Amino acid sequence: MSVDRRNFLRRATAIAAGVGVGFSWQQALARSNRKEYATTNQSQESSGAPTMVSTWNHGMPANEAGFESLANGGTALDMIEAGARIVEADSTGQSVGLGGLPDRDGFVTLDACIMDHMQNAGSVCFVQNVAHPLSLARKVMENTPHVMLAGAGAEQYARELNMPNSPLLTEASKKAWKKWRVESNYAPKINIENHDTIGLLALDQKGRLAGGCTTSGVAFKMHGRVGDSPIIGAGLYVDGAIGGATATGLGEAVMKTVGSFLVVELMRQGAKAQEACEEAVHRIMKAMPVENLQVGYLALGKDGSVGGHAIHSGFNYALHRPDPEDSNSIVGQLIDASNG
Ligand code: SD4
Repeated sequence: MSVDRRNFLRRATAIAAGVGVGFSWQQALARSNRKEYATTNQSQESSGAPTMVSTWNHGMPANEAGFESLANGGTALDMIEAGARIVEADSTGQSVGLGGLPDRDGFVTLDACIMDHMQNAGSVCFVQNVAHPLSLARKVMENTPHVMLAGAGAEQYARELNMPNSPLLTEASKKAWKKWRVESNYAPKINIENHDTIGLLALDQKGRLAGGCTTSGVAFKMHGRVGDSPIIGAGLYVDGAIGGATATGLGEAVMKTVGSFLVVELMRQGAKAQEACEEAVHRIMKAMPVENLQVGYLALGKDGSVGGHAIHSGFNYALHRPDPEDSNSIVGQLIDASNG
């Protein structure tokens, strides 16, 4: 496993600049204690270093945004939402939110979900023209009696919340779709170089875990196809007493093996985060041919342990934690979690 270590002193300085001289993110965390939301299970909380992990290169800016949110008084759930929104808004990424590649009929349809340490969950799937589907999923979790809203119903709820109608198909993605229509026959497979769903897991200073996942799904999928990313237990699962897991890659393989739930259950039975990800990958490899599909799992234990593993090479994730040598800075690493 190669580790590319990067420091984010500049970011820490920027955060400090935003809230006044002498600020440290730890002081902000102390202040944030007053904003703690109601919890029914105190045993799921502990003190420790906050940690955030997110899939792929865009996990780096996502985690930075997550820690910025934490520094401003946010919880683990806020870290997840802040991180997701950065990536959803980035039009250069073609697998999440704005700029996502469309389905085979030319529609950008999004899937997202979120889960907290108390097993609250919210999800939206097959949603169009919503710039921040993970925020919508959070609203489903917090404001409705349901877990999942789909398609037109989810869009209707977004309008009720005054979320703007946001066309998400960029010129670049439209061009890629037109090229694909000329050159390809549809096949639900993922090129191992092209899968950038963001799955995020965060642990805050109180030991509260949260997770999220947001994607435009497999490029050029059938209209109406929903992947693993909004399915609680498949693309994401969090148990506040154990840990969380998220998946990226071909959703069909993840759904058939209920991958993220499996990772967390293996951790419950004593597996380390890394071992659990490896076993979940092996379950897929035992169950189906994998030459043409990629799946990667990322896990974060309640104790702050981290694991990641994938079927093929190329899977990486970002890991951010406070720098043990400088309480004003966050250290970010991009970790290669390829099986190879
Ligand atoms: C899906 N799991 O829709 C998503 C795609 C993905 O990185 O993860 N891409 O199947």
